[in-house]
Amino acid sequence: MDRTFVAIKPDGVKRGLIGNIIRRIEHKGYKIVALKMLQPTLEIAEKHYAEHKGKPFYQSLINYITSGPIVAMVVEGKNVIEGMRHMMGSTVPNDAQVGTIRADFAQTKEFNTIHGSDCCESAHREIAIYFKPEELCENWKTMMEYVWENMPEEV
Ligand code: D4T
Repeated sequence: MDRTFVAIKPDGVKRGLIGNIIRRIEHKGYKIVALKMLQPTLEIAEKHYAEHKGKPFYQSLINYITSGPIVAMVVEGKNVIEGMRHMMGSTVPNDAQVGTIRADFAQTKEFNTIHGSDCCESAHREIAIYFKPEELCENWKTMMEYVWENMPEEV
């Protein structure tokens, strides 16, 4: 099953959106296999956003992501990387589809509430930044997994 790294960013935590965002992820049928609140250190933030180093917004991005706790998650599901990006909406909240997390909760690209890996390689890299392998809870089933198991083959 596919996995992605998701983080509720400091603005989402400070605004009391943790429950709302987790509810959306669970209602979609995705499985949260790891979850923790942490205060990102400078080292973690620099690792996470290494690809943006040198860009004009890099320093403010680092300041922002280290400005308060985040909620980090590993989320599992069919095509979950693409699915989470779709649920999150575009980087610029006013370009995001109505009903997405960023369209509904954010106003600016600088404080856009949620992060989700953009590809499989990023997901592996980001999960390893935030979680040790033993922090992932894998030996349990969601109701959705029972549903998939009982679906006809062609679905
Ligand atoms: P993340 O990585 O946080 O999920 O965001 P996106 O994948 O949607 O967008 P991104 O990698 O292009 O940007 C990373 C992060 O930087 C902020 N940002 C971005 C910013 O502050 N100013 C900018 O001009 C851009 C492009 C927002 C998200």
